[in-house]
Amino acid sequence: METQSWSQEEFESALRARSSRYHIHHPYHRMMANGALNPEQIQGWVANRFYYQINIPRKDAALMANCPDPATRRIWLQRILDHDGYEGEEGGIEAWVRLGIACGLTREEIWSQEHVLPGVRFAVNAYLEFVRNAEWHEGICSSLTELFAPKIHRQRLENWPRDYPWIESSGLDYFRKRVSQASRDVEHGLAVTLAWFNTPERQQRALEILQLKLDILWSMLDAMYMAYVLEMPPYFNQEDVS
Ligand code: AHQ
Repeated sequence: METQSWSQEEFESALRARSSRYHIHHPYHRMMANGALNPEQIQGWVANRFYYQINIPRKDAALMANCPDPATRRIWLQRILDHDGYEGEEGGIEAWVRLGIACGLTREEIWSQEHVLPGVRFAVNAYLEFVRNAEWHEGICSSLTELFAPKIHRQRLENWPRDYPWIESSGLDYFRKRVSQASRDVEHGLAVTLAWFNTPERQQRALEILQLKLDILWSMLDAMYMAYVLEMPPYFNQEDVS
């Protein structure tokens, strides 16, 4: 345990050093970035990530419910609007559905959640539960995996047209939006985190929280890798019971 607090610069560096554990390095995303995924593996990823996307606004609403500060809630409200949309703006959830349709899924099967793997569901639910029960600064800290998100969205925008030309370009609108939205979100989330986590104990706690979220993102892809790359979905080796 550190005996004295890191400066804000040192603390930010410690947070950013966790980029080595970001899910961009997961084998599933490595295969995606190398054009190695087949349509079913892309569809499986989109259909499973949809469960993450529809839970982000609920996570953000849970955080707001724990936050007594009107100024913070006003800022945080934008995150819900970004996903749920508003008059004249479809929102990220609808953009993600359009991504799924561009990848060959139907709107009904995406919303049905029929493809959502148990491991993905458990990981996403763990995120929602954590934020529901967390002190709001800790909830904000847990969103800081987005420090590393603009890079992964840019990577998809660069690679998918070359590697997955069968996916209609308009399907990538979600990634286009997130590059700027993630950067804007992180600016606020990082400022709150650097200010609040200002003792050695709190700074260690912030790193634990960030690691929890990194684990959540990594675990989602572990479930997808088993199911769609190793072709070993849950109970693959058991006779189907009626
Ligand atoms: O599309 C993503 C998104 O809207 C969010 C919100 C944020 C949060 O509040 O935890 N995290 C996040 C992320 C999104 N996309 C992921 C991806 O790889 O496309 C990255 C993810 C994140 O880094 O937490």
